[in-house]
Amino acid sequence: MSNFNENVLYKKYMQCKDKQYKKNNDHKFILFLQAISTNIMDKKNYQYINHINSPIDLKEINRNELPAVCDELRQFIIDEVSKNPGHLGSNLGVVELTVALHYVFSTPYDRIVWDVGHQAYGHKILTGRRDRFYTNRQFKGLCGFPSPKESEYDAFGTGHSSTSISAALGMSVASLLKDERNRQVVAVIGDGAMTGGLAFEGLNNTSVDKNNLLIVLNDNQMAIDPVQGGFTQYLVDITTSRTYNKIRFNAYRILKKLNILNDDKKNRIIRINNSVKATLTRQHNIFEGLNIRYFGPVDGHDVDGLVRIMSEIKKFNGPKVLHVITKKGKGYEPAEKSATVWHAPGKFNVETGERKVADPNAATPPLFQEVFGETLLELAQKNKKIVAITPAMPSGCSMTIMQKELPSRVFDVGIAEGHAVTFSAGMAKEGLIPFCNIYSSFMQRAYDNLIHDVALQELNVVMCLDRAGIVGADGATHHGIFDLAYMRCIPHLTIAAPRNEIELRNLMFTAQQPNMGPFVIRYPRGKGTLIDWRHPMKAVAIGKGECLKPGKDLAVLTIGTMAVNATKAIQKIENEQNSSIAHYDLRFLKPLDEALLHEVGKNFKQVITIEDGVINGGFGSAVLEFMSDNNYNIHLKRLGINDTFVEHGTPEELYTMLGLDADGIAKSIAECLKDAKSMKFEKFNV
Ligand SMILES: Cc1ncc(C[n+]2csc(CCOP(=O)(O)OP(=O)(O)O)c2C)c(N)n1
Repeated sequence: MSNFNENVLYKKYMQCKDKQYKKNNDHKFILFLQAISTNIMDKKNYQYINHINSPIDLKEINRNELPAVCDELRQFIIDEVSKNPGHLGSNLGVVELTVALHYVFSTPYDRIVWDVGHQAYGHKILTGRRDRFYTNRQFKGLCGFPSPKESEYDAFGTGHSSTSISAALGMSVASLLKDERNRQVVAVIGDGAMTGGLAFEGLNNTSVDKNNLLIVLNDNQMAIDPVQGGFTQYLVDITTSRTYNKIRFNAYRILKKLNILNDDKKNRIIRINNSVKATLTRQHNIFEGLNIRYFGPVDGHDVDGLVRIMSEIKKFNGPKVLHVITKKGKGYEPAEKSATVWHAPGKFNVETGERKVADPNAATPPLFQEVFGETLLELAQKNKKIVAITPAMPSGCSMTIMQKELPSRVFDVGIAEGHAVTFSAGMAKEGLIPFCNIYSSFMQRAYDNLIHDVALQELNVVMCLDRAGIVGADGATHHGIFDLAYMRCIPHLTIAAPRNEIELRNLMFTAQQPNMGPFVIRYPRGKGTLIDWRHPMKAVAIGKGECLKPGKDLAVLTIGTMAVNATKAIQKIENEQNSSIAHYDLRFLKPLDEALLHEVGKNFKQVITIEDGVINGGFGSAVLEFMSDNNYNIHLKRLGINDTFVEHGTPEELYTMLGLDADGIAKSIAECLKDAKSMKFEKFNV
């Protein structure tokens, strides 16, 4: 493709993106142009993967050529992710595993359940989505995680960690019940995801119910940050115990040669075999202790070896674990060297390994997570009672800032949100002040822990919910849009949402004061709005909102950072038409600022509430209930997310789609003002 054409197409793409196609929502066309303009259609001459349109094509390739297929698949992933950002390290680490699984098993009849699913790019590329892969994680494009709606090869939808064993076990048990005995079900789970309690619950159940499950344990000693906890060390121990593994392999081979490892005798023999091995080596294998046959550890980058062992073990009935050792970022040096950074590196130059990051010296507002991280350290340095807890996201939430300075007071508990909350509750019971930081959508995992272990006991745990609201390209599994609705009904909670960085600091300062009880602070992903934000902190009055702007014709009520778009929308409307609009920031969802709401109820017929969460049961519902309970007869429009899951895209695209960008809000305000002119409202105040 000539440069001239590229330039023309790129210009056209930019025009379309900005103007009419954005309005028409013709995103497929936009994505097509984008593909051309970024040179993606100028395909590399891949000898193998350009011809693999389904796993059937893969199976036709000679086994000795599989390493070449892996090389191409790896290169394809690197090229694509360098231009269109996504997860890199985890995908490079499972290239051989992915090829081997699709070579040995007959998908989609056989099921592969990818835990978390951030490592399923190779799987997507081999299962008919190669030509669309340039749309990965983009609005209307492929989902960055397995999605059964997208492909029958995506056996189960994932995004949150540690579900694969339970889901795959359910499928395996269902297959036996339905008499589909030849169906193989495979759960692929990382050592990070194995730290989640749900994975252990699944294992426990796997050991008793009749099933044919294969669990592939992808052990790379990393989550996003290094994996924490005893289980990792345990995996190192069973991996490195040569005597143990030698005895186990030999015993397995002999039993198989003698043909006495049949189904009837298998369990008994395996148990005796396990006890002998354990006694001889003083090394116990947790899987075998649970009566789950253990194979490995094997080299996860030896595709031929993987094909060989998987072909063997798929003949065995009953549950089994295949332990594979892989390297996160395998095959791309920068990613191998620095796994945390290259988990999801953003755009980068493939040749130089240089990441395209914003200039750190530029005067731009900070990320909310950085404000959290720096403020936490500042508070902890003054208040010795403060401790910090994260379920495996120290870098993601910037708790690493405190970890560096005060390591003994920071606890990374593994991918274990429920445990993180109850562990925090235990610390609070002993008089400490835990700041437990969990991404809003992952907090869903810890709902009962919050109710039963924190709220009911009125413990002073500060729950900081990062990534609240729309998160962007990670999509439906990751948007933090339910928290306001699901927390509002819990007694004893204080629930707050800062509208900017200074407020986040002030709320954190307030929450660590004595006897505050359970305190939730939710804030969004990405940058704030203030360059000058390191102001001295001051306490915020609990349950107090603020009038940001007076007005007469209509009141806009916001919570959190939705105030920013609302402010722009109000300015736009007031510039365009002769109207006067009031803006209130409630700041607290609980307790509500009743005085402020009475003022609104008494003075306005038209009210709009705006939240970056689900409408059902959220902030707007709280205001509506208040107005109804207090007999205010007003017309109240709730803006937020309707009863639906929101797909992936940039936050800007998604806010536009949801009518929550400045233009969308302005449109709603204009409609309400128009309605007000044509309708009569009775107002009877109490
Ligand atoms: C419930 C939940 N908590 C946190 C996360 C964020 N997260 C995404 S990937 C990941 C690490 C997973 O580690 P591992 O399973 O070892 O896979 P690897 O990335 O090492 O391949 C984490 C913590 C998540 N997806 N789900």
